[in-house]
Amino acid sequence: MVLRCKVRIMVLFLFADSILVSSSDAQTTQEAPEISRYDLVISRQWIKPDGFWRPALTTNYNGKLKGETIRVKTGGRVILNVTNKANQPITVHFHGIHQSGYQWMDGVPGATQCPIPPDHSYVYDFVVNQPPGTHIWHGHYMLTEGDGLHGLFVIEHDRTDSLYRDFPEDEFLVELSDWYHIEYRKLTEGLLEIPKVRSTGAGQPPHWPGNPQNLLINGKALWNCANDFNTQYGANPAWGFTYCDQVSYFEQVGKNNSRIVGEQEVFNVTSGKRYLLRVVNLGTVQYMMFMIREHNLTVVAADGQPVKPFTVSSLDINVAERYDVILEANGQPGETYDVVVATKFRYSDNGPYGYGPAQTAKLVYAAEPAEIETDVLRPYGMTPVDRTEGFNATHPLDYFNPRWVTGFDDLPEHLQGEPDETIFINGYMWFDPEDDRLKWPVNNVTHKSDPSGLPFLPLMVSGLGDKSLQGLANNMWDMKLNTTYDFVLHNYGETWIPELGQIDEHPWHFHGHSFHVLGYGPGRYPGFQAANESGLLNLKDPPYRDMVTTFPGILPDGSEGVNLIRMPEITKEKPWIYNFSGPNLTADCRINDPDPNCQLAAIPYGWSLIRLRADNPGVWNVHCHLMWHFAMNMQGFMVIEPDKVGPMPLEYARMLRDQCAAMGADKDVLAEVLQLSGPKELLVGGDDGPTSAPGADDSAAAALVAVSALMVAALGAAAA
Ligand SMILES: [Cu+2]
Repeated sequence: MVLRCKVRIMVLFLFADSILVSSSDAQTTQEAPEISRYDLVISRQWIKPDGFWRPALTTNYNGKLKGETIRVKTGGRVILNVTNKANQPITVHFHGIHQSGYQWMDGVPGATQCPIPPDHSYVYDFVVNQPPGTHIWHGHYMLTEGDGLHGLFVIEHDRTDSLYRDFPEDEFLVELSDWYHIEYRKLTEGLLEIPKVRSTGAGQPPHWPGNPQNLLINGKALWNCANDFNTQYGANPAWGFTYCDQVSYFEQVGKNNSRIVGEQEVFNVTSGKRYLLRVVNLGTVQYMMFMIREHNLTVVAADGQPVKPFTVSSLDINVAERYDVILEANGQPGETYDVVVATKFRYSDNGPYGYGPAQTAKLVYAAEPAEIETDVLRPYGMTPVDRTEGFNATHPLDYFNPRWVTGFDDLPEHLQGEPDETIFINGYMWFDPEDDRLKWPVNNVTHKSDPSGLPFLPLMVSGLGDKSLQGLANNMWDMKLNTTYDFVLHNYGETWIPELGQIDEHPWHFHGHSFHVLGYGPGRYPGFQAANESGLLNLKDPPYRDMVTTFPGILPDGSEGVNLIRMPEITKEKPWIYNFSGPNLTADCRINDPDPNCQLAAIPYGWSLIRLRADNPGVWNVHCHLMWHFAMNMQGFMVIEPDKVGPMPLEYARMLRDQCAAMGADKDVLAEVLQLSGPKELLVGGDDGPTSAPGADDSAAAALVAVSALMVAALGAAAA
């Protein structure tokens, strides 16, 4: 089979002539930003990251679970040409990139764009106006991320900048992911099955996809093929036994009678040197623990924003979180140490810690140590806080405390005190009365897309679309610019269905913004003053992040005291999921329901509080990053004065015109949107930009289109 490769990656160049670039405040600059240009051809290939074959979404036909790493400097421009050669629609979202001034480029189907249909291309084109840090690009259409559509997005720091003087020269990307041995589409079908008895789920409960079969480090892992005989996934009648790679399998059996296939990632280091590790959880559901045996890690950034440095022996990292850590390679020359990733919370009998799968990579020391003498480590000129005390290497899973993460800067003066407004996000599981499917709605609402099939941003900018879907009733929170919002994220668990009676943790992500994580507490949020008086808030130096987890707190009846500071105590006998049987709960209870039977159910297990300054107009997705919960609609949208978003770029308008139409959007509404808000160039008869044609990917033409789009945008802004 001949693969048609069109790999032109990592080509950095500058335009000789300066161009106009639109920015968030509609100012223009004469200086051309440095361009990072990437072509990503997304296709579905059979791959075996852990020695087990399955189809996955790969980048540029690389046959790996390792997406291209996008690198750019602050102020640089990214031109990313995505060609969809997969047999399904896709989009790309830039997780952690605020897209200030480039709100059209957020990559969320239904909100900012139509999915790129198979055999179409789309060029994401934006300038990155935020500090150095580690971020992610990933698919945002359905659960494509879970099939491998992801990679890192690094805003590079400059070591000549005094702030980064003590950052190591060498770095490793540490991409952690969890891995099902079956495609997400298959698993989702079972998840969204309609049970026969709505209130209890009895008869035909939805099929929870279960824990992923494996954890991967940089797309590599080992797998014991013997496990396949014990799982519902492994058996393959056509092959006689499993999808385990047959060549490796028989090689292993012949060599040492083992059935272990796959390969381990190796990090080669030199004793005496330091390394920056960009540790990222690209997984679907697993809250992970990461550590390197007999080594400490100094955390210097969280979610791409600097934190006060602190040193730990192991690190907890939830789905879609990023931690930059400095490793002091002070092991013995010639020695090898285990790099360990294990799962917290999600219980299963596999793995050395008894809590779910675990996986290792190797930290391999060169035979000779480095000749350099290293000084005491002082990132940002600060002495790291030592948090290694109390670490137990045998039980590392109940060690890390999220409160240890504090902001590099103090909470600014204008964000002190009471917020301007407070928005509640109450998340819990229920059977949706409209379609009887099991959902994780927010505030009793299952969010719906506009019936026109067009995304909300262009609809709202044009004053079109179903207005009943553009407000609170559809989890679209109307917010004002330059206003301070507190979001209370209540963790209600699944008490609506007593038979399921469980609580869960949720890694919440907000698009277009970072925010300050003020604190966590048990039960119902008592209000700002009371929470502050209880000592649960950090108003001095809260971390500035784009992820916040809601943890299980104290049970409503108080019977299970849970220490939120150190996280719930987890043992094999008492996994993190608590069985809870309330009195006569029904599936029809609502928050603040006067029915006494519902009172117990309507108390949340815990809350997390964040403070977000709305400073970026647009339509921004807010969602749980556990992919099954996202599939079950655990989401809402911040609608922040969309009329303040700059003019629609030409390339974007072409995408709407051609790709929304190809995805079956309402042609009349589409024409109206383009008439009202599209760039004038598009309306001049006969425009047929290169992105509209299937397979169009000529980079020179695309660059010209992108440049003209930016010029149009800038000129439009100047004229307005
Ligand atoms: Cu969730």
